Amino acid sequence: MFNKILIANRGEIAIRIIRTCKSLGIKTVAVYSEIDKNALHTKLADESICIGPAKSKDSYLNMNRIITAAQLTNADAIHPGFGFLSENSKFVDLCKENNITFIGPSSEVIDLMGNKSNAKNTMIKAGVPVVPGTEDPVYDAEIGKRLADEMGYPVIVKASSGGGGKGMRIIENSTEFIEGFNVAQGESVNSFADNTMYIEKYIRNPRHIEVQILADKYGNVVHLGERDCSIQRLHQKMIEESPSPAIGDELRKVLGETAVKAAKAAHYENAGTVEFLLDENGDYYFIEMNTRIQVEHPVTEMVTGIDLIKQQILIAAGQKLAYTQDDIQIKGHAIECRINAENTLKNFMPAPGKINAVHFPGGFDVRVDTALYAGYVLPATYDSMIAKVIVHGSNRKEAIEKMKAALDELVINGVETNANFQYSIMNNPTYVNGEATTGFIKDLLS
Ligand code: MV4
Repeated sequence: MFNKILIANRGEIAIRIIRTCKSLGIKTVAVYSEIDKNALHTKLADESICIGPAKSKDSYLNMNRIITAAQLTNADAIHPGFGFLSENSKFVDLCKENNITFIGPSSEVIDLMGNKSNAKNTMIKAGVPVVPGTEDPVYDAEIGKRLADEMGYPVIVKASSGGGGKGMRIIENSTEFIEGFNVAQGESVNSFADNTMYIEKYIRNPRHIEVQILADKYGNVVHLGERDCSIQRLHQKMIEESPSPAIGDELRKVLGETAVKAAKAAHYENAGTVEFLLDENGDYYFIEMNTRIQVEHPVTEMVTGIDLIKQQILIAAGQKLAYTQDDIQIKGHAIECRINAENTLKNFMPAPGKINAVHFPGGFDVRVDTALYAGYVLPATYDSMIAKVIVHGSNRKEAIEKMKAALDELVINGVETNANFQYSIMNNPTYVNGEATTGFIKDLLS
C-alpha cells in the first residue's frame, strides 16, 4: 500500500480525497497556488507545497512542478481528482517515468477515450450501441454536408477531441450545414488544435445516463449502477441522482452490462464512467467514456455504500477487486445538488467574493462536500462550484424531501449562490415526476 499520496487538485475534491487517505492511514500532500494559500485543502493535508501563481496553467496544470512536489515530499502516488491533469496522458507518462503511481487508468486508454470518434469506433467493434453517424473522420464541410444529407436532419457535428459541449453544433437542415460545421470546426481548432470532426444524428431532448464502473489490473470489471445527470445548463451538470427515474430494472441491467462490456473492450483499469444518451423510445446509445472520478460520484457512494476513492487507491496499488457483481446492491435513492457561486438569472455568471458565514446541513444520510469556511475568500480564478449537497432516502420521494430540508438549512453568506434555484427545482412537477430531460433548465428559464 502507498505510504503517502499527493493530491494534484484543490477545493472539495482535494478534501474528499484527503479524508479517504486518512481513513486508510495514508499520509497526504496538498499542492496549492499562491492564491490558494489559505484554501482548506492546504490545512487538512499533512503537508502542503506551493506550486506557483494563481493561473491554473502556472500551478495546477504545471506537470513538472507537481512531480517535483511529489519528489520533495517522497509521495509514492498522485491522485489527480477531476479536471486539471486528470485526463492528461502526458502527465500519466511523466508519473511513470518518475516511479510515481498515477491513481487512474493507463495513458493509452486516456488517449483512446479522449478521442471521441476513436472511442465510438472501439464501442462499435465491441457491439455497444452508438448514435448512428460517421465512422471515418470528417475534415471538410462540403464532404460533411453530403454525409449529413444522406443521414437526414437534424444532425450534430462534434469535435473528435471535444467532449463536454465544446466544438459541438446542432444543425437543423441542409442549408445551415456549411456554416454550422465551420463554426464547430473553428472552435475545435482554437480549443484543441485539431480539425477532426464527426457527425451524428441529433437526438432531441435525451436523458443523460451514465454508468459507474470499477476495473482492476486483472480484467475484473463491475458496475455500480447508473446516475441520471439530465439536469444541466451550459454543459455543466446541476443535479444528479441514482438510480435514474427514467429506467426500469430491465434496462438498468442491460445498461450496466453494456458498460462492463465497454470497459472490458477498452482494457480499462480503475474507476470510470460510461455515458449514454437515452431517447424518448427508450433506446440507448454510448456517447463517451470519462476516465476520471467524477463530480457526481457521491450519489453512487450513497446507494452502494462503496467509497469510490478508496477503490481507486486499492486498484492503483495492485489489489484485486473485492467485489463481484452480485456483491453490489443499489439501496434507496440519492440526489446531489451542486451549489455554485453564481447568478442564475444572469446566464449563471460566476459570483466570487468573501464568505462571511456558513452553516451546512446535517442529519441521517445528509452529506456536504465543500471547501468553504467562514472568512474564506473565494477566488474568481477557478470553478464556481463551492459545495455539493448529497442526500440519501429510502426512495426518491423521501430523498427529494430530505434535499429540500437540507437546502433550506444551508447558509452561505457573502456570495450569491444557486441554492434557492435548486430548492425551486425540488418543487418543480416535471422534476418531481422524474420527467426532466437535458432541455429542462433552458425551458425553465425561457
Ligand atoms: C448529443 C446530443 C444529442 N444527440 N449527441 C452534450 C455534451 C456531450 N457529452 C454530448 N452532448 C450531447 N450529444 C447526439 N447525437 C445531445 C447532447 C447534449 C447537448 C447538446 C447540445 C446542447 C446541450 C446539450 C445538453 C445535453 C446533452
